[in-house]
Amino acid sequence: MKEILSPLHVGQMNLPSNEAFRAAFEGIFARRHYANHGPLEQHLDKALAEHFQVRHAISVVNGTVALILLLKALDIQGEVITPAFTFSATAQSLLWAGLKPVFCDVNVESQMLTAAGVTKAITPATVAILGVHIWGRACDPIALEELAAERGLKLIFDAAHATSCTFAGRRIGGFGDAEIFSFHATKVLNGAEGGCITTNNDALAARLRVMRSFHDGTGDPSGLLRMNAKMSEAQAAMTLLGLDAIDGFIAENRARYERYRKNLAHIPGIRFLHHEGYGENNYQYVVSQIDAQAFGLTCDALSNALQARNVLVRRYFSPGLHKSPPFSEERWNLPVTDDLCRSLLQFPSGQVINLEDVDAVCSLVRSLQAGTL
Ligand code: T4K
Repeated sequence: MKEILSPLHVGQMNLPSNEAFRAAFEGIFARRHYANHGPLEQHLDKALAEHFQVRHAISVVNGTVALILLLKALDIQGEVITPAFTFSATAQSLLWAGLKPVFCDVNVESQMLTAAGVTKAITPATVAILGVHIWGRACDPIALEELAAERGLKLIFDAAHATSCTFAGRRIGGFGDAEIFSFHATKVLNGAEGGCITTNNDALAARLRVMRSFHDGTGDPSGLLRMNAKMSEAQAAMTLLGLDAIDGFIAENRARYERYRKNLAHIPGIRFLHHEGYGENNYQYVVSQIDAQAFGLTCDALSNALQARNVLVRRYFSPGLHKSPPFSEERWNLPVTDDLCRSLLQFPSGQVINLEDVDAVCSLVRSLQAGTL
């Protein structure tokens, strides 16, 4: 078995070609316009709206700020129903916006909120639903739209994982009142930090454009709360370069994902999540579920054994937000979330992991399962 000599990471960044990068940055240096709504930022907002098939995309510095800004722009107060099976930014943003997260358990198969589950969690204090498109799979958007309309609730989605993903033939980005994306280094679209809010609501988009900056040039008289959330030209350049290259990144991601799935298809107790029935995926996350009894090792033990051999698998989103401060001060009963946190393992992927690396990781997993190491 081939020894893995250097660490293999989850989520190592996707990069454009050096030539494209140099040309974009030479342009910024030549213009000496680095911030405050330069030409690249303006171009990016149009390109993102086109990509996500929405009327408006408002680029901002990162996905967390996108969420906080959106929540403030919605001007709501009270409880927001959201999953605990997500990255901490989802629920922390609610706290930053002065809202109370109410965790709702997720569906065992989709690993996301469902309209049926959310219905049970609604109280008189509920003002909104914040769904998360985990692993780029769509979070029951049509049923949640119906429920939100029926109950008079705002509906927004954390689509940090879902750039270029679709549902029912539509790009994720246009569901609910608005959606947010992340262009962090670990995402399929890497803007050297970045994010955006997408919406088809003209009035909400206009508020967001004022609120994201002190420099929108409109002399807005509304007195809306404002912050410096706008992208720099460097971030806009990186995001535009990533958008140009994204189809290639997704094709490479898919090849790695399918290689993992094929290599380990007959190993008992490990299965890779599929995306059939959820629309097109970007394959940025190679997520496996471990059945400890059938595999012969717990997910924890497998994770430790792989990490010790340079395969830096990750346990997203263990132990779940409900068991992490500050949310753990309250008691939550979320058995499906607990089970997912115990059993899911993400494997190395991204541009720097080649198919031979995938083969080496899979052969290690086979040996660990067979107990021959
Ligand atoms: N909502 C959801 C559902 C999210 O998943 C996230 C972010 C957000 C909202 C908020 O969006 P942003 O505000 O971040 O735009 C990472 C990312 O930092 C975070 O963006 C991401 N989710 C989360 C799922 O993953 P960590 O704590 O795992 O990061 P870290 O530093 O351990 O990096 C993970 C791996 O990525 C490393 O093993 C190596 C690789 N990496 C990382 C960085 C930063 C690179 O290769 N290059 C890099 O520059 O959170």
